[in-house]
Amino acid sequence: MAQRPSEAAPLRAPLFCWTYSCLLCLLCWKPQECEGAAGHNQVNLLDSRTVMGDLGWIAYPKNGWEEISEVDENYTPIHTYQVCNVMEQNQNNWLQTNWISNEGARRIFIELKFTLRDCNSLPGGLGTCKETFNVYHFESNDEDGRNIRENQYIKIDTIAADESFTELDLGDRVMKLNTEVRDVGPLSKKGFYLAFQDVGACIALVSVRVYYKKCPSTFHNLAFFEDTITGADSSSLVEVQGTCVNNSIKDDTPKMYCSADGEWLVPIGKCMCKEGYEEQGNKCQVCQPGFFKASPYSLSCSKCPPYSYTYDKGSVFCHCMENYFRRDNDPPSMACTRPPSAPQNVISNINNTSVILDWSPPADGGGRKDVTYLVICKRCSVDLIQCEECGTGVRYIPQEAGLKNTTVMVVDLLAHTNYTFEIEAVNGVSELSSIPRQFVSVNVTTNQAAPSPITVVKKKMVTKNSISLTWQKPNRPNGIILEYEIKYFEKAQETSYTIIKSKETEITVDGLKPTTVYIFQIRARTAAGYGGYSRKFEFETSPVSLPASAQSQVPIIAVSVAVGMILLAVVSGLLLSGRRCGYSKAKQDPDEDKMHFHNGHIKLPGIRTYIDPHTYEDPSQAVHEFAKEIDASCITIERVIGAGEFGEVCSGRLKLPGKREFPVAIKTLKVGYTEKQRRDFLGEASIMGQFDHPNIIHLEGVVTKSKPVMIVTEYMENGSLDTFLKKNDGQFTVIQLVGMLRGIASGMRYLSDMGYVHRDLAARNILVNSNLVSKVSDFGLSRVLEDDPEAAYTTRGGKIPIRWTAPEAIAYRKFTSASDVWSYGIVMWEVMSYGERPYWEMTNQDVIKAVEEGYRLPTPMDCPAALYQLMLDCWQKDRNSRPKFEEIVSILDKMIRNPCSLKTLVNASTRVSNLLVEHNTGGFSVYQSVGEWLESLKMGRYTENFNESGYTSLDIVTKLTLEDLKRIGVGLAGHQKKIMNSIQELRVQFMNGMMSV
Ligand code: ACK
Repeated sequence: MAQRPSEAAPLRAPLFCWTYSCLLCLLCWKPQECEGAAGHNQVNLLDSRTVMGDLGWIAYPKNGWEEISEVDENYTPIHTYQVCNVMEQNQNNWLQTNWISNEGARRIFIELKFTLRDCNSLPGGLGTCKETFNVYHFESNDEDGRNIRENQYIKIDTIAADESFTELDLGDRVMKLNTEVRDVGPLSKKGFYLAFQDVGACIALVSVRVYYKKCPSTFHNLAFFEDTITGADSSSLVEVQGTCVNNSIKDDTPKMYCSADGEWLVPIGKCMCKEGYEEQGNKCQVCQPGFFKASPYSLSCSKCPPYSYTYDKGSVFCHCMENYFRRDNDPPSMACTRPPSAPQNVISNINNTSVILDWSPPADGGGRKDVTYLVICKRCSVDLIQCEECGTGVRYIPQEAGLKNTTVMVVDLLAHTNYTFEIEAVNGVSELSSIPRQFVSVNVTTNQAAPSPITVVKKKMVTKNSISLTWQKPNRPNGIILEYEIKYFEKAQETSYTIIKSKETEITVDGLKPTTVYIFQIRARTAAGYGGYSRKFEFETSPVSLPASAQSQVPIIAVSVAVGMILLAVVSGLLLSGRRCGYSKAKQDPDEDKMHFHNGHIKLPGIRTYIDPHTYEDPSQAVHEFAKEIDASCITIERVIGAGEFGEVCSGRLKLPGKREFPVAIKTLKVGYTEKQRRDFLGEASIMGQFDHPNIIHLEGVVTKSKPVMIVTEYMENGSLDTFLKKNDGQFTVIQLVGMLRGIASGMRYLSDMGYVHRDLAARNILVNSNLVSKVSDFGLSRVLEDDPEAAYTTRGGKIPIRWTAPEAIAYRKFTSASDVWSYGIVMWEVMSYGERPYWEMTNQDVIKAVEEGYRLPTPMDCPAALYQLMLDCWQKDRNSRPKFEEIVSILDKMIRNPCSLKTLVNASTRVSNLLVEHNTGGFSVYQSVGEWLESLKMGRYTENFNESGYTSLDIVTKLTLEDLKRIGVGLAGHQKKIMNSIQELRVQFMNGMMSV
């Protein structure tokens, strides 16, 4: 080591002096206030300013570093080492610290605060004066390093001053304190020594602070990260996994990286408060009663959803209240729900052996959207007391259970059988509830259904003139087969065919040509009428030279031919005499009938027809033929519900022996009636008693043997349709309205098939039961409609409900099923407008005139276009162009099956409120040109004639006369008539200002 220079003494005083003076100034460096104190991410291993006693560092040689200890005003020691042997050569003064534990840190920082004298400011000795000193370290695991050799030290750096000072500075008392920081790493042992080597500078080492850096403990995303010592390198990152706080769980492992600077970087992953706890600050707090948290992923506790509760803290879900449920897959945040109430307003529409059921959704869906429907079919005894499940024979379209729509078609029912259908609404929690299921039921009686087609026909024997056939009964006879009809014709000669009948399932057809192919089709007949024909079966007769085996058949053929001819004669006789083929009255005698047809059709027996009670000489005979006599004691009258023409209408109950009591309507004949009144009164029962259809009011019987005379019918809870609709204005879905209309059309189809013309079809004469089934009623005998307040006397004397009646019936009393179709169109209009009065307050005379002139009722509000078109079709002037009830039923069925077809409403712009619209077969358009008008008459060929003659607009056309027409080239009388008629209509429209011409 270098020796202290001998001239040091004269320097000492001034040196000491500045040092001392400087130390006075350094008093401000109080550890707690001064810069350089440990930051939040620094951990001091040594701070010379905080050591209370002696530092105990070793300085050698003796005249080198010298410790000067002072105290500040707080008596805190200030340890300063100084050396200033600038005048002496070869200085090598060492100052060694105590052993410093690195406390696990692998990189440490050394902060030195010192002052250094500027060599230039020193008098003389410039040659030896230095302005730097060196810092070393030596690693060891313990304090055994007191005898470390100089060369064992590893140099950290040579430290130069940023700021050195001069005597002038001293004079100004301006201190130039330097701070230098060096870092060392990676360290591999438990501790180290530091050493400061002076080689001839004038230095005062004012403080030495040794520290390492850490990332201080912290919370992030509900994870706790401990204090972490930074890495060994200045660029290394230390990966640290966090620990989830109490009541939390990790989602992705929470991690952060501790940087060399002691900063937390790149947080990844997180913890979440577990179920029943929510995050508050860096903690997970328990959910309070009435609140729940079902998933760690939910952020906070939520209030219990409707119809649920919890009284506990930390709830994961809320319990459902009584009679409320939650399905397994219902989220806990969803309200508890319950099974739906029963469906409502079920309507049944029967079509032979199928029934379409239609209903409205339940009033209460139980709070769920997954409501579906289940249909249970039960076959019942006549009195509906005993019912059993229908079993597998019945088919449901689209299906029996899980129905999403409020309609189902049930097919393959037995004909003429009572059924009860129970419709239950089911939702996702129905199976969890022990509450008895709620359903709506409807009773229906299927109609007579025609038998299904025959599928198997076989040839038994063939000769040159005959073919013997045998066949199998239809799969679904739907009743007792009365006979089979065999239609045959020569192949490719279909228009000329022959029909034979047989009661057996075999027949020999004779009189055929040899070597000729014949086509056969067979169908069966029951009381319900004919079934469909089988497919076509082809068989060929033998050639003229007969095989021996066929010869034996000759006598049979001869007999058959003879029988056939006799039959032909009998049938022809029947047809000529005009005898009606009634179901119960007229019956063909022979077992086999044979009728020939050519390009035509003859109505064959099989359909029951209505018998006019007038044809009975004694009307009471008719009534007893068609109506059951009821003993008055079986009837309990409860209250008067209305007034009929012949007396009061009451509701009451009927209890027939051995049967269940049920509600009935009772029409009474007032006292003091005349014989004619009695006859007319009971006439209705004679008519009603002949009908058996679910859409025709059902007659229970009559009381004629005691007084008052009564007619007892089924009770219709909702009364007459017009009043019912007015009361429930706007309450039904279109499908429900169409369902009612379908029922009425079905009843009317039955009546027209029976040959009965109603003449007073109107909403007021339709009754509605609790299931919204509508039934045709009011079958007055005289049909002069005495009892209808709407009926008015026409010029011809008859009393007619003008607004409902077809023009030909008003004009010349041509009442037919086609005029009933007209009335049906008006009923459609009444239904779709919820009981609005047809033609409002127009007088009957104006109605007759307007209808005659071609105007028709406008579409009711919100009426589907398809329904209005059907109304217009019913109001065709030409009665043959109106649809038949059969067609109406099938059109309505299609609408019910395809409710989308009802979505298009009549365009608001074409809906003429409170005005009647002009009607033609193509709809109710307004003609834009003469050409368009002529096209609508199918007279488009004359467009040029009109234009060339100057008739270029419709207003000019209205002035055209017959002579003009002939002149412009319309020669044919039929065409002239058609055009002139239409011109007449145009004039009326024009005058009414309803056409834009
Ligand atoms: O509209 P409403 O209530 O239904 O008033 C009339 C009244 O009697 C006079 O005809 C009612 N009515 C007639 N027949 C029946 C029936 N079978 N069931 C229930 N009400 C009926 C009709």
